[in-house]
Amino acid sequence: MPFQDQEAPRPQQHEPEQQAQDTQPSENRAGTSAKDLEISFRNHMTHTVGRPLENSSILDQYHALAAVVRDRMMDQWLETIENYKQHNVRVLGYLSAEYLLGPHLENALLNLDLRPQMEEALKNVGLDLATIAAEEPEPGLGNGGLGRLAACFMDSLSTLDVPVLGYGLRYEFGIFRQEIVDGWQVEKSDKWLQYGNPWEIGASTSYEVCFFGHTETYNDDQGLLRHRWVPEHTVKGIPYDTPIPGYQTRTVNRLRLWKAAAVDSFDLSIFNSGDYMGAVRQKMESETISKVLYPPDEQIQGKRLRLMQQYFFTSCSLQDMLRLHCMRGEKLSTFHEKWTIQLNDTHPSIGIPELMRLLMDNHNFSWDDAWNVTQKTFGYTNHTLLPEALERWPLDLFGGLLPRHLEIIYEINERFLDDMRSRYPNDDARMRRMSIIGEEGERSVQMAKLAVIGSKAINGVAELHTQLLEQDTLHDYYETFPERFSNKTNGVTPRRWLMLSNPCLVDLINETIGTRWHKDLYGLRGLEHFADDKNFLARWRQAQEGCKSSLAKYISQNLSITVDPASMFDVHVKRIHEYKRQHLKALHILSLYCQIKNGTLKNPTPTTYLFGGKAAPSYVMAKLMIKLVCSVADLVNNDPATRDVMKVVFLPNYSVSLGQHIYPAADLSEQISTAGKEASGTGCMKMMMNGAVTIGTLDGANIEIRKECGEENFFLFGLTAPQIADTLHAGYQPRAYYERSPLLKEVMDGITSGRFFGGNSATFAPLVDNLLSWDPFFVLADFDSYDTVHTQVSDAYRDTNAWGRMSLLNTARSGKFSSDRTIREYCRDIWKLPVG
Ligand code: 26W
Repeated sequence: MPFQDQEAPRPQQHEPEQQAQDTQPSENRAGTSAKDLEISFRNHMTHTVGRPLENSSILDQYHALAAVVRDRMMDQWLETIENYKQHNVRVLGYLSAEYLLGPHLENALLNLDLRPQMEEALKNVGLDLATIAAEEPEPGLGNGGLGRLAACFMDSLSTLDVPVLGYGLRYEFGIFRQEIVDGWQVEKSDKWLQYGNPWEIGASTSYEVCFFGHTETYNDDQGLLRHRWVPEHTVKGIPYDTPIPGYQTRTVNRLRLWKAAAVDSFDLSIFNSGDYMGAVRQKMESETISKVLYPPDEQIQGKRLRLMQQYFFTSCSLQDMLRLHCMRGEKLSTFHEKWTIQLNDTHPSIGIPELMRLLMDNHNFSWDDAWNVTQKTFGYTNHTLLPEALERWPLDLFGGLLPRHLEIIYEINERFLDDMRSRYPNDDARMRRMSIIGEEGERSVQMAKLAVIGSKAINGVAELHTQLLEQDTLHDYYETFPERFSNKTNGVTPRRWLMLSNPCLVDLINETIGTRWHKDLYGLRGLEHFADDKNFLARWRQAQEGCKSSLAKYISQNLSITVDPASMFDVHVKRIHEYKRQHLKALHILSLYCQIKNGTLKNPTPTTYLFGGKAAPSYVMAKLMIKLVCSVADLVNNDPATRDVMKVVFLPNYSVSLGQHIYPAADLSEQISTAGKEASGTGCMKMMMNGAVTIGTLDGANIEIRKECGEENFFLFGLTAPQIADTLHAGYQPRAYYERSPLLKEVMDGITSGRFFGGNSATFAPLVDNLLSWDPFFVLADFDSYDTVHTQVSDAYRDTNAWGRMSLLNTARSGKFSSDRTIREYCRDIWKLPVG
């Protein structure tokens, strides 16, 4: 191998054919040595990318590298499928309208344990892994928490060797790219597929999905009354499969995302009639179904295309599972024994009447037999209590698009209410509350109620959230079948969110307590022994400062703002929403600004306030909150009195890869939602794992984080959910809080008077008016408590050892928040699936 003895490997100036035969002995496409990987990389540059290495772009190198890594997954991928077939396993079908996967390359290298060899292979050809990895476009097929949770779950399911088929939509355009122009969010389309996607494999099967039309009845050859749907419009569903490798296991599961296409993409007759656009209209219309992800998070839009998206991917997925079931020689009447399907919120809940339709209309099942299979197949996870996020479809829209499904829903509802009437005689109010058909205002199909009635199991995503579901939102159903309800507190994958994001800290942890924690995060408890070890705490802090410096470098390079890595990094990153209260934090920073300016706050703890998050494009108040944060940044960052002790930065285009950069650098994790509003939160878990200390309310998973890390290692403030309910009940007067809090008064008046933002003040009038007159998320009520506790935080941060101890204990006690623990619970209690 002439190649061996060269010093610094640099791409050789060989003629291609010359290069091929002498440098490339037979390639072992599954080989994992640095040599194997180097040869494969060279071959893929030539045979897959088709460009000589020496004048290849980083994007070319990325595509070649992705091909090399994908090769190493293919054997395991086919093996996994074969293994499932051999053992005729029970399989989970995970239906989610969103998957916020994040970049694949480095995660795959971690899970396949190939990183060191790949780094060496690339060094041998004079290239750098991190530089190439940064070229990967992020598949942003999700909005926020729900989508990312689905991605963490897929990683844990593979790592725990659980047979799963993830199903979703292959949006051509994912979540928009966010730019901040003069403090305002501007949305840009996300062309993540413009250079193709090396991580997906188009599969040959496809399914037809129907829309519109009418239904009719007929008598079948046994004289039985049958229903059939006569649709008006049909589209084709084409699957694209993405391999999901587990960590340190040979399991590679499949994520199947559907693309919509026209049944016949070109109508020659229309073309010959000269209507060229008409000839491709069907193609255009059909493809719009999987064109773009709906960006509103936790706000229903009631758009028909959204329902078409939901029905499209759900129908394709169910048809696929029924086909796979029959291919294994199984009878459809046993479908629920071999398949368990989880509904990731109500977005795929149309799947319940769809399975009924497929079994009855296409496979002649009786109603009862179909219902028996259906009800025993589905599980439903609720992710939000916000009334405006609970999906309900106007009857005319729903019936026009899916006439047969509305018929089936009416019958599900009738049969259910008949049953309820026998249980609760003469309780019409309860019947109205429990009916799937909402009568208030416009009559509608309430998807959460359909999901509950059609599922064997219902769960919330954190203890408080599940309690509120059982005591409040779904109380009537909980009272009727409590055994179906359970809590499954969320979790996050420690592979991407600790091992991949924070290699420095992980090296220190491995060196200190070994690597057992890699497969069981509770193993991190071993770190508790070092809580009072000053040397260890110094090394712990050092590792964190490394992360803070690299984020500071990113901020100066991309935003030309200088932040001090020695300052406290106070991080508030998540979707922008009033209940997440980014405006509470902005108002508090303004009050600190006032106190420094008027000298009441003499020696503030130098702090860098880092914000990030996207607002739904139609959510005006959320966009105003971004403008407020950016205006506060301009004010304090440029004021000589404050700029050396306070820096405010809004990081544009918050995403999975940016999160991987931010979480390891966080000292303080802001989880300040109004108690009772954040179902769980998962960013809180990622920051805890990386040693951030949380300031938060008793909301969602914060409560369990505080329980795990110890009250003394958590900064609690604010009203509790019951106190919020009582205050609301008693009649909440936000203006009263303004009147009696000098700090708050100075800040609110400073906004309206123009003291802070000069001519821009009018801009914020809607926000100030909303807070003073209504304040639905109790920002003013919690302000003083927040200020008090934040002062404690600033003081605590000055004692580096005490803070280091709190930071270490948060990581040490974050074991519960691994998505491996969450998945184990789902497998045990709901899916009845063995864990590897
Ligand atoms: C119909 C529009 C719509 C779109 C998305 C309604 C609701 C949603 C999602 C349910 C919103 C969401 O992402 N919820 C978040 O889910 C996370 C995972 O369980 C939780 O950790 C967050 O608390 C919750 O806000």
